[in-house]
Order: sequence, then C-alpha cells, then structure tokens
Amino acid sequence: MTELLLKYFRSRQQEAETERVYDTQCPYCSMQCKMQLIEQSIVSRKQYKTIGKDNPTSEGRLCIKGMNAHQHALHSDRVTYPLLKVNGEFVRISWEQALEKIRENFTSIQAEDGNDALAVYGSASITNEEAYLLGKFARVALQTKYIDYNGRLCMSAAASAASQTFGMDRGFTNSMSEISNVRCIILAGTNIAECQPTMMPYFERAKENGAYIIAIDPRETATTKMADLHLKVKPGADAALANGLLKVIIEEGLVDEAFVRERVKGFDEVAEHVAALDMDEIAELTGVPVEQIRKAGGIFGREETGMIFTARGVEQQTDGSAAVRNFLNILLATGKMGKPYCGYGAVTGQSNGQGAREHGQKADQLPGYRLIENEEHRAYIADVWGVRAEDLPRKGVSAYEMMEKVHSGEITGMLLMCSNPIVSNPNAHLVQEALQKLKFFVAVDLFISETARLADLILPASSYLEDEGTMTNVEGRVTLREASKPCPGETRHDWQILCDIAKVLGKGEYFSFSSAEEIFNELRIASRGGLADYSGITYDRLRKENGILWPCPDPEHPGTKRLFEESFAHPDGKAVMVAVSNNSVVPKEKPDGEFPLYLTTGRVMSHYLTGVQTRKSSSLAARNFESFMEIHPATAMKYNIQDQSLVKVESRRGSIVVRSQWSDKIRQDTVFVPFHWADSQNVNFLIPKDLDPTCRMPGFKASAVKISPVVEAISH
Ligand SMILES: Nc1nc2c(c(=O)[nH]1)N[C@H]1C(S)=C(S)[C@@H](COP(=O)(O)OP(=O)(O)OC[C@H]3O[C@@H](n4cnc5c(=O)[nH]c(N)nc54)[C@H](O)[C@@H]3O)O[C@H]1N2
Ligand SMILES: Nc1nc2c(c(=O)[nH]1)N[C@H]1C(S)=C(S)[C@@H](COP(=O)(O)OP(=O)(O)OC[C@H]3O[C@@H](n4cnc5c(=O)[nH]c(N)nc54)[C@H](O)[C@@H]3O)O[C@H]1N2
Ligand code: SF4
Ligand SMILES: [Mo]
Repeated sequence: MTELLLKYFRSRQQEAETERVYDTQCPYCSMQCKMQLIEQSIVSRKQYKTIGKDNPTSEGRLCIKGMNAHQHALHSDRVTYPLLKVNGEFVRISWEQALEKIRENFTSIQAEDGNDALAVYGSASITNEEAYLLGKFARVALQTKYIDYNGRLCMSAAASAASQTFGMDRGFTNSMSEISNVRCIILAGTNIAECQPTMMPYFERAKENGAYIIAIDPRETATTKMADLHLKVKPGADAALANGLLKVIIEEGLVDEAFVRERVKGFDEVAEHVAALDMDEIAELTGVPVEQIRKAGGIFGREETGMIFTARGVEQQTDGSAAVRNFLNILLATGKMGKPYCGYGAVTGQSNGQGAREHGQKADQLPGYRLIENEEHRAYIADVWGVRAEDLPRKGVSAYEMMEKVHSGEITGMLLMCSNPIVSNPNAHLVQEALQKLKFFVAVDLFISETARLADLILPASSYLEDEGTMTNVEGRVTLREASKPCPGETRHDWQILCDIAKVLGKGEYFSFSSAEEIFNELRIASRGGLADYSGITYDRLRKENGILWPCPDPEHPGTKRLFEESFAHPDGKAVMVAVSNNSVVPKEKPDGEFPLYLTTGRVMSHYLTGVQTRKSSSLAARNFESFMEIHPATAMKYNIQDQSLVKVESRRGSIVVRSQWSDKIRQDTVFVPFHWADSQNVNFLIPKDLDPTCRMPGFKASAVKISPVVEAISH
C-alpha cells in the first residue's frame, strides 16, 4: 500500500471518530434542563444525540422534547440569511442591505407618524441579556413607549397576583427540592406531567413520602392521575372554587391565627366575604360537589405543611389575577408561607418565562422589576444607561392591545423578536389583519413562521445551540446557558441584531456590546437595588455554583432559596389578602343555546407553543401531526361526532376544523383543543378579545363554542 493510500485511510478513520460535544440548555420549557448535543461525524455523515447533564433542577433528566430539540435547530428550513419581501416573494439580501432598509423605514415612520408609531414585540424565549437589551432598545434606540412581549399571554396574571399579595413576584417562593417533603399539594390548572415533565419526580417523591395531592382541572391528565383527589372544575370557575376552599378552612377553624395577625393584612374582609357565600351556589358554579370541596379544604387546612401551584388553567382567564390571589389567600389564611415545605409556585412556562419578565420588556417596566412610571426608578435606570430620565418614554400597552393599535393605524411599524402572534394571540383574525396593515414589519426568527410570512423583512437569529446567555428557570434560579456551536450561515444572535440596528439608527454608543457577558454585567448594575436583584451574580459564579436563585444583591450572597421567611416585600412587610368575587368582573362566555359547550385550550407533551419549532422535528411531529378536539363520548354522540372524524368547532369569532378524539377523561360540557397548529387549525381564531383588567391576560381557557360533524363529500 502506498504512503498516500495509508494517509487517506487514516484520515477517513479520524473523520469517523470525530466527536464534538456542545453544552446547552433545552430551548423549550422553564425547567431549562441542562444537556449536551453530541455530534459524531461518521465518514461524511453526521449524527446527533442529546444527553441530559446533571444540575440541581432537572437532576440530569430530559423529556422527549429536549431529546429531539436539535431536529429543528439543525433543520434545513432554518432561515440563515436576511430575507426581504419583493413583490410578495422573499429574496436573499445582505445584512448591510437589511440594516439600511430598517434605517430608512424606521426613520421615515417615526418622522411621519411619531416615535410611538414603532412598536417592539418581544419574548420570554430569549436570554435575560436579550430581554434586557430589547427593553433598552425600545426606550433608548427607538424612544417608543410601545413594547410588550409574549409573556403577557403567559405569566402576567400570576406575576400581578404575587406582586399585589407578596409585594414581589418570583414564580416559586421556595426551591424545588422542598416539594418532596410537603404534606399536601394543590395543583391548580397545571399539567406538569406534559408541560414540565422532568419536574414530576419531585411530586412522585412527595407522594412516596405520604403527601396528599389535590388536582384542579376540567380534564383528567397525566398530572391529575397522580392526585389523591381530582376536582373536575368547570372552565373559568377557579376563583369561586378557591372561595369554597377558604370558606371550609375558616368554618372548620383551620386558620393560623398568629400568622394572620402578625404577617397579613385584609383577613377580616376576606372572612366576611366568604362567610356570606353559599356553598351550594359555589358547587353549582364550579361543578364540584360540596363534599369534595369540604374534603380538599379540610385536608389542606389540617396538614402541617402545604404548597399550592397554579399555571395557565387558573391564570389565562379574564379574572386570572384575582383567581390566583384567591389561592394565595388560602396559603396566607393557613400560614403556609415563608416556612419549610410551605409556599407558592406559579409554574412558569417558557424557557426564560421568569427572567424575561423582570428586566424591562414589559410595557410598564424597567430592569430589576422597576416601574417605568416611578420617578426614582426612571432616574436610576437613566443614569445606568447614560440618558436623561425625561427622555425615557412612559408606559405603553399590553401585547394584544398593541395589535389593536396596529389595526387602528396608531402603530405603523413593528420589530417582532421570537414570537408568532397570529397563532398565539386571542382574536387571531384581528391580529392577522392588523399585521398586514403595517408600513414596515421586521420579524426576527429561526424560521418563516406563520407571522414571519407577513413580514417585510426577516432577520435570521441564532438558536439555543449557538447563543450563550443566562436563563432564569422555573425556580427563580439564574442559570448560564453555555452555547458554543458556530452560528449557521449568516445568522446572528438576537442581542447582536439589536446592537446592529441601534448602530445604524445612530444610537450605537449605548449598544456597544461584544458579548452576552458584557450585557449581563450592565444588567447586574441596572437590577441592583431592584426587587429582582442580580447584582451579585457573575458568569463565573454561575459556572461554579450551578445556578443562583435571585435575589442575590452582592458577590458574597449565596442567593435566596426561600422567600418571605421574615417578612413580605411590601414596605410594611405584610402580605395582603383580598376578597375575590365568584364571578369575573369582565364576564366570561358561558355555554348557551347557540354555543352550548365550553372550549378550553392548552398543550400536549410533544409540541411546544405555536409549534413552529416542534412541527419541524420529525420525531415530535410523528406523535401528533395534526390538531384535535378532546370530547367526552356522551357529548360526541349528542352532536353526532364520530371518534377520529373531522369536526367544525365554531365560536362567535370564527371556526376551525380539527379531528375528534373521544375521551371520557374530560367534562361532558367541555371540549379541549391544543394551540400548537396554525392556519385552518388555529384555535385562537375562536378566542375572544376580552382581557383581565388588572394584568391584561386574555381568556384562553374559557369560551363558548358549537360543534358539528364535517361531512366529507363522497364523489361518485
Ligand atoms: N409540552 C409542552 N410543554 C410546555 C409548553 C408547550 O407548549 N408544550 N409550553 C410551556 C409554556 S409557555 C407554558 S405557559 C406552560 C403551560 O403549562 P400548563 O399551564 O400546565 O399547560 P396548559 O395545557 O395550557 O394548561 C394546564 C391545564 O389547565 C387545564 N385547564 C383548562 N381550563 C382550566 C380552568 O378553567 N381551570 C383549571 N383549574 N384548569 C383548567 C387544562 O385542562 C390543562 O390540563 O407549559 C410550558 N411547557
Ligand atoms: N389558545 C391559546 N393560546 C395561547 C396559549 C394557550 O394556552 N391557549 N398560551 C399562551 C402562552 S402561555 C404563550 S407563552 C404564548 C406563546 O406564543 P408565541 O410566542 O407566539 O410562541 P412560540 O411558538 O414560542 O413562538 C416563538 C417564535 O420564535 C422563534 N424562535 C425560537 N427561538 C428563537 C430565538 O432564540 N430567537 C428568535 N429571534 N426567534 C426564536 C420560533 O421559531 C417561533 O416562530 O402563546 C399563548 N397563546
Ligand atoms: S421541554 Fe422542559 S422538561 Fe423537557 S427537556 Fe426541555 S426543558 Fe426539560
Ligand atoms: Mo407560556
């Protein structure tokens, strides 16, 4: 064999053995499971596998979404260079051309229609650094008051309830490890088994340790199956159900008098309010029998320790914030706060659902949970940013309300980063119409999503494999997502894109960052002294300590595992209870003669949000390739709907067609449709525009529909 051939075979062999390991965190839910993508090159073919990496939250576990996440990130449909719409078709342009287009259009829109004519729509699936920078970008580079983000549709009710009740909002008041030792757990409107699967072992351990679990959900799910008692509530009736539980707790003398006296305000008003309520009426409103309410309230009140978890089932309602407050009333009345194995958990949704709600991309917010209408807060942040406080815009409006302003012509340009609003917003017809009216619409995405299709310009963003930065997980633990895979094609990090745009707009001096860590170091200063204080956290510490729970106000501070041990975050140190009405102030649709069934919406294990990412993953798409409607067989027969047949679901806003799925696990008066599919299966075409007056959360979880079989035409 010649030397040359030997060399050839040796190099082939080496190629076959090449293995690269990329550290990262799953791009999907708030568990932020740490993982490694292993890339093996075998001859000229690459193969990939994902493995979990040990860490204090997910303990090395992954679910099927995490294991298959690379399938979308490596998909050939990734947008890898800027795309400009020319005569209805997207054509490739250079970054220089793209940035010049943005400069031209943003400048002319603001000259013609005013600074506030440009809106920014952000996301909780971007890093803390990017969420922080997006808020700064809107206020400093564009000087617009219109910025909000997809977390409005997700975390706003729980966030506002916790802020009002405790004076501060960190989703979990305790670290996750405490769950395994709690005696009684209420899981209200949360499907952890499908939505945060790697959290399940904490509850399973609690059960092994003898915990009593109460689930509140109109459907039996993989989560409710774990429960000892399942209250199959009518959609939208959680506030009333919590009143029932409170009534039992007070009537049976299960109130922690000392705790209430020393640490709580407003108990007497609540006690008086629930005393006047009628238990039979609550049973009627909620669809939960009185005995079950008594049993649940009694057990929760009597057990020595207890935690309540809420998620979108309770929160995505036009009284979502009040309903959550009523569950917090239960914790306060029973003194189950600020102690070991006692506390609240708003089960955060998106990867950075926690961190992205703290640092200023919300309409009324500045970094560190500061408020844009508070003069001291404005002055502090203006100083950090090197601008004048009077030049900072005032507060804007919520995500869906921005869409209404686009529709009415008040907003004429938009930068959208990491969201797909025509599939995720309520009243989706209006949103679709609105976005088509924009004079200039830029979407920053990994793919040409249903919304990006409507854009004038698409900018290609890097993914979780490529984009380093911090993510604050469901516990409130700040984690460092390492990401070292080179950006494919011409994709850029979201933070780089913001810096690039700021530069062409003449604001480069405020955005001269060359790494995520540099942005984080500015965020640390901006958050110093705020409620969400990250100032003691550094990248170095995050690497060494495997994440830190905020607040962490100085470099020696270990982070805060359990909140409110000594006092709550209101100035007087007390938590505030408030009487909550059985009925929403903004009336919810209820089934009637014309629209006789409740529609509720949500998720399945294998898909994520609007499905743009998971529908690209062959392994995940194979599990559920189309939308469906879960319906009780008795209801199905009443409306002549066969199992696995096409059915038209119609509300006052519009109609969609999905496949029926018979299931005796759901209430007979309710159907469930997931929202992971678009176009003719976009369930948000059916959802009303009404918002919770406190936090502006839409009512995704309770509306009224009628259903009818779709008779497929038989051609002869
Ligand atoms: N597989 C998967 N996991 C995800 C996501 C995903 O899209 N797919 N998304 C992530 C995000 S962003 C979020 S916000 C979370 C969401 O996590 P969850 O809030 O747990 O998920 P949902 O399915 O929206 O709703 C939870 C449950 O509420 C129930 N429900 C419906 N109406 C009501 C009601 O009126 N009252 C009560 N008590 N319950 C009701 C539903 O039947 C459902 O089982 O999940 C995160 N994880
Ligand atoms: N009916 C109904 N509607 C709902 C809900 C419900 O329960 N029922 N839930 C609501 C909730 S809780 C949420 S959180 C919202 C979510 O709603 P959306 O924010 O609209 O959902 P996503 O599918 O996450 O959209 C993210 C987009 O960003 C892209 N992307 C992913 N990663 C990156 C990145 O790193 N950078 C950039 N630039 N782009 C990226 C994806 O390709 C995708 O197009 O939906 C809400 N809508
Ligand atoms: S989807 Fe959530 S639970 Fe599953 S691997 Fe990703 S972060 Fe973990
Ligand atoms: Mo969410």
